[in-house]
Amino acid sequence: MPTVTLARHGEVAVATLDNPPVNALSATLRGDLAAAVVQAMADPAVTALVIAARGKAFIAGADISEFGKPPVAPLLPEVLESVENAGKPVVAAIEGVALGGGLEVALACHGRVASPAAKLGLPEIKLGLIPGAGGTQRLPRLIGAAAAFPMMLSGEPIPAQKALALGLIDRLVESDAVGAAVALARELAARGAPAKTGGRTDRLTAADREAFEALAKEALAKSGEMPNVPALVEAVRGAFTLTLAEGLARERALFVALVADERSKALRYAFFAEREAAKVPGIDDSVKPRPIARAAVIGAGTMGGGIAMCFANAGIPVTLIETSQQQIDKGHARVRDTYGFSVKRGSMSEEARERRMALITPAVGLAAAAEADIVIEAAFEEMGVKREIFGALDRIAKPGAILASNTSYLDLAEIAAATSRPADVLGMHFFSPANVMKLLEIVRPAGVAADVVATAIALGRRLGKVPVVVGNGFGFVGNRMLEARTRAAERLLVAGALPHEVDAALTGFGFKMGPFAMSDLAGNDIGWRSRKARGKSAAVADALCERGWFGQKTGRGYYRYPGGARTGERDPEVEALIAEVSASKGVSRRSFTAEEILARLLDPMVNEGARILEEGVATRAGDIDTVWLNGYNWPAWRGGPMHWAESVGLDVIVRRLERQARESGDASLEPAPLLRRLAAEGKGFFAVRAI
Ligand code: 3H9
Repeated sequence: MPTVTLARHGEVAVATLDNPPVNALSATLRGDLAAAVVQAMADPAVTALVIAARGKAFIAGADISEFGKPPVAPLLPEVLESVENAGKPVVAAIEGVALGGGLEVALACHGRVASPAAKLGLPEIKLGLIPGAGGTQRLPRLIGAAAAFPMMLSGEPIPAQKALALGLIDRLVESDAVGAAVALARELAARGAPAKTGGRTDRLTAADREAFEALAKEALAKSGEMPNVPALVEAVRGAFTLTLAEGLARERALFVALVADERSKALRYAFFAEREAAKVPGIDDSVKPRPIARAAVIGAGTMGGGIAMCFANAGIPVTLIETSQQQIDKGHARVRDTYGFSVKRGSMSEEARERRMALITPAVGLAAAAEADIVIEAAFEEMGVKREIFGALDRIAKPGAILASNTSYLDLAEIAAATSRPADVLGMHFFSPANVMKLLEIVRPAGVAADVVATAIALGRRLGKVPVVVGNGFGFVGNRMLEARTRAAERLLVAGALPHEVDAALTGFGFKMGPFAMSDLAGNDIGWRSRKARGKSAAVADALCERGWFGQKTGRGYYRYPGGARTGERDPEVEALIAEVSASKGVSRRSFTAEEILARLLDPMVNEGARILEEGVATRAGDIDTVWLNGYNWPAWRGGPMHWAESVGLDVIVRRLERQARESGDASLEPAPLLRRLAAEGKGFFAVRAI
């Protein structure tokens, strides 16, 4: 089947791209498009060409799966040169998204028409790249670098309306974008030789250069680890200083170097891992999700309020339930205040806040959940409390309603057993702050119905989350691995490291915060309570809590926070206390390099990840990485813990764990059988599929 078909609208040819699911510019599509351009230009009866597309996307960009493989001709820049220099006008009819190479196709055209649903963007930056088919040259020439650069720097697409205002598209039409593009093509043909975007310089004024340089300076100061930001600046600057041909050549060279960079590879890996996580064994297209028109959230604490906001943001009415008027008033006010921050920042209008608040109905008592198609419980993290709520919901909720718990550790089967309808019960684990964090762990206890899981996945996507289906084991995927890291961090303190050294090693790796700064922020008492409930202990962490040093909220934790400071400073008393703990355990303290600290923090996480995979709690290693990238701020360019482990070498991790286990006498550090086996066989985690 050809991916491009040519048809005629009078004397205008229309090339329609059809490469499902998103018209990515694969080698075949590039070849077919190039051939269609040649054919249309060679036909004396054709005066102009329209490029249109079938399906939900105009073009989603280059085919990302081809990156890193030997390039196959024709390359996109060559195809686009043939479009720009076609001799007859070429007009893009953009319905749906025009992203990356897709927008670059449109930029090489001589005119652009879009429908209101169209979105236009250059998201290459999110893949560790820069536009590589003329985007850095043609977009500044079309709309000015001061407008073009932020689009490329953020990677966020803009709506058609904004594109019109910027001059990125020529016309915005309510319907029949193809018809309107044909009309524009005809007008351009009547005017004679088409004007090339690449030939323009009128937008590249001195004032535009100055504005661009200021934005570039700011971006470079914040670019951190990512080499693509300096590359983007250099490429865009070329629009001012180089000819089009030179600018395109420089852009290409920078792009090709970035494609080979490990950081971009990790980001591309994460893109596909996230999409693969949406494919769940036993849940195919034949399993239809249940309709969700109304939701209820039980518990209006920070978590419950945040979850209710997710529904309101997606336009789904939600009842927020508490046990008393006072509690619900407090929770409801907190939601209003949280939206208030966005209004203050200017990212949300007052009217949008009111629209969202109107979708949230505060209520007292579980009876208010009777009309909901899905109820999400976000009450106190205690089995007794959860079972009582689910027992009551069983009597109250309508037949077919989905009953979900936001528990972060507890056994969903035990919660489900408190109802007479366990097939309707599952976990939907949001991450704090729930209205911001993208991860949604969907916990699948053994007895849950397939359509309930399918509903949770579909709902998750509707809420703008990244859903990952996980098995029902203590802490599921994310928190179970986090606990392994927490134990490792405590072990490091006892062995000789100090909190700031451990935190610095992790921020040096790319995390925004280290484990101790994080714990101080969240409250050290949370872990303390959980340890006590499970009969566990952690000498240093427990000692801090016994002194009431719960973290930022008490002004002291692993660090001191004088005068309510948000960043902690070293606390000599804590450091002395840590030394005492080491002495009481007979440990002679020694110093650790940042590299050693990292290995000791991360290797046990990978080990736990291997166990999770072995037990089938995660379907595949990519799911584990998707959890860590979207719920725990694992640095995106490192691709997630399992991807990172492979880059280190599983054999190296096995040897390091063996040494740690030997030195500490802690059997939990012995390499998991799966990890050992894969290392011995020279295989990676990605050869494993648990289910
Ligand atoms: C680029 O263009 C470089 C150029 O400047 C230079 C070149 C020389 N390639 O997300 P979904 C697949 S860089 C290959 O679930 P949605 C995806 O894997 C590229 N595959 O749907 C999935 O497959 P499957 C710049 C792609 O409706 C299916 O399509 N472009 C690509 O939620 C559906 O995807 C981007 O970065 C691709 N480019 O969202 C855009 N895109 O079903 C990346 C999608 O087998 N794409 N697939 O799992 C997106 O942002 C979203 O996919 C999109 C649709 C908004 C298009």
